[in-house]
Amino acid sequence: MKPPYKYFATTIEEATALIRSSLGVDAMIVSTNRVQGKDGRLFFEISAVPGSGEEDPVDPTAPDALGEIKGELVRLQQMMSVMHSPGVSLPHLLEHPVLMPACSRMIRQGIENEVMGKILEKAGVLDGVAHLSSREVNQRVVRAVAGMLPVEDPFAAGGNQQKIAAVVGTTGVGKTTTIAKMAATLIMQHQKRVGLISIDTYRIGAREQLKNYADILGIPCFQAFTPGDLLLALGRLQSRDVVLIDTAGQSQYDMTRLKELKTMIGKNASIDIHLLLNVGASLSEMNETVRCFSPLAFKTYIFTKLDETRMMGNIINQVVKYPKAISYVTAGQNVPEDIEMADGKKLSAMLLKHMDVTARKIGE
Ligand SMILES: Nc1nc2c(ncn2[C@@H]2O[C@H](COP(=O)(O)OP(=O)(O)OP(=O)(O)O)[C@@H](O)[C@H]2O)c(=O)[nH]1
Ligand SMILES: [Mg+2]
Repeated sequence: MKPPYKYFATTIEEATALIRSSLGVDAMIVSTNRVQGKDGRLFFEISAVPGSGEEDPVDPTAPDALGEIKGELVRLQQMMSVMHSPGVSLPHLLEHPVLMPACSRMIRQGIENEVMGKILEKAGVLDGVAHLSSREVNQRVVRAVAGMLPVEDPFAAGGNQQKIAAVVGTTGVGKTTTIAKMAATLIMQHQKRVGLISIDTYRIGAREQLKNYADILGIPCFQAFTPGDLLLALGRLQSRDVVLIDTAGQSQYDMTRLKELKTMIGKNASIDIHLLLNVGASLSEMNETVRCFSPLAFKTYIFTKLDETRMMGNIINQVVKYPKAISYVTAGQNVPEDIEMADGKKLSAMLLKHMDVTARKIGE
């Protein structure tokens, strides 16, 4: 028999093992087909050629054949990444192969299967996609994700009413740096009068870190040790448009300190609380942080350290699981540059970039 050789198996993994044992580890898959046996069972028919044998699998003078093989390989790679993600319905994807590029991208971004299902449903592509190209599916998915990421500007114009915002989160997530970035942006871009308060009484140097930023920006900065101090400091900053409160980083498991934090800021209805989450954290860590900080009734998420990860699916995973608006995202250590107001379209494009041209245009 001349190559390519045909192999039959019920799973791709089984087929791959079969091909490797018969043609060697360098074997190349040239096509895959889903076929139905006489008994009605579905199985894969896979054609492969030896990788380094004397037989050349491709006629180099036939560009069409090469393109076709490349296409098959890309399709197979996408299918493999879907298969390794538990819970994704492979039969559904095989039935609707136009969904594969979008699903593959979402999986590689760490978007959970359940969330992916919701996205596909919102995009209106879960079923009945026969008339759509995969590019159209991608565009719909990008739009759906954008619509599923609620955003909110915590300092949006609301008359002359003073805005008071506190940032909370685990140790080192970027609270103090984010406060400095927010303060600088509010002062420079929105001509706001800003004041700072530190209630981080745990870490030596915490107040100095905030005070240094305050001095550079030429704004007042107070330290508060007790709820009484905090009221006093707020009183002294009454004339400021915005007051930003920095808090001590703490383990989400330290219930005593979380209670203290609640006593300090959780009971004052005029303080809006924003929870910082490191995008690079695992989803279970994020969920745990959110669960522990939820008694503070925080208003928005601020996702930090976008620059430190290539997997940002947890943004949408988290928002779908525990819905809150996103106010800011930060992506770097530079003050004040590395902060942006959250924008659903941009975030969606960032998450799914390289998936289609429209997404890239929005993201840039
Ligand atoms: N790469 C990157 N680093 C960041 C970002 N935001 C903050 N950092 C860095 O993270 C480190 C901790 O930042 P802080 O602002 O001190 O964090 P914190 O939450 O106030 O820390 P504690 O007060 O100790 O809990 C610093 O080195 C920051 O420069 C970001 O968006 N990207
Ligand atoms: Mg800090």
